[in-house]
Amino acid sequence: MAIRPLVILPDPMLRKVSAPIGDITPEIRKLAEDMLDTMYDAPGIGLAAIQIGEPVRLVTLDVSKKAEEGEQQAREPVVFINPEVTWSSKELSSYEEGCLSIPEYYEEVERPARVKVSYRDLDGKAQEIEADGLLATCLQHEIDHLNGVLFIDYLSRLKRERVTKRFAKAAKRDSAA
Ligand code: K1U
Ligand code: ZN
Repeated sequence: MAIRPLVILPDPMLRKVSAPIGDITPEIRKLAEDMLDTMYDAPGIGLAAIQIGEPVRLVTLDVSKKAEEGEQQAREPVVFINPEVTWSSKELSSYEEGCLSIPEYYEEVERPARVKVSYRDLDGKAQEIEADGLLATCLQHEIDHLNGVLFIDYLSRLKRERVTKRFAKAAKRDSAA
């Protein structure tokens, strides 16, 4: 079990575009394990590899009820390799999003209500899912991370600048301490 430190706003790493994964090597399997450990420990319901400083297109998710309640039982972890949105609905839905890289900051974000996502699983098998609700929101949030996009990018410039400044100040304070 390895819990890795999270990359926090305004670290420029969060703006990197992550590279596609080729072969599913033991290193990729270990990275997926570390991501799940880190995600459950945070706790969170999703994580992109870039959030622990690894710029590759790997996402972990668990939006099961138990995971939301922070319980150990009945976990439903899913690993997405090279996930891609192949279709999104015209209908939108709004959800109060959070981000482990922007701790304790939540805002409503509007996104397509339903998406189809293609990806490979850890066995290298091609998969496609159709998602709605929290799963659709979370998948879009994590795929955005792979492209250097954060949920604050969907907010007004005023809100985005305010939160970025707040985290920049905190980072400066922490580095001086
Ligand atoms: O990518 C991340 O930073 C993880 C993020 C995922 C996410 C949450 C909500 C909407 C969209 C994407 C989180 O997991 S934030 C933490 C969180 O939402 C949560 C934590 C514990 C229990 C339930 C939810
Ligand atoms: Zn996030």
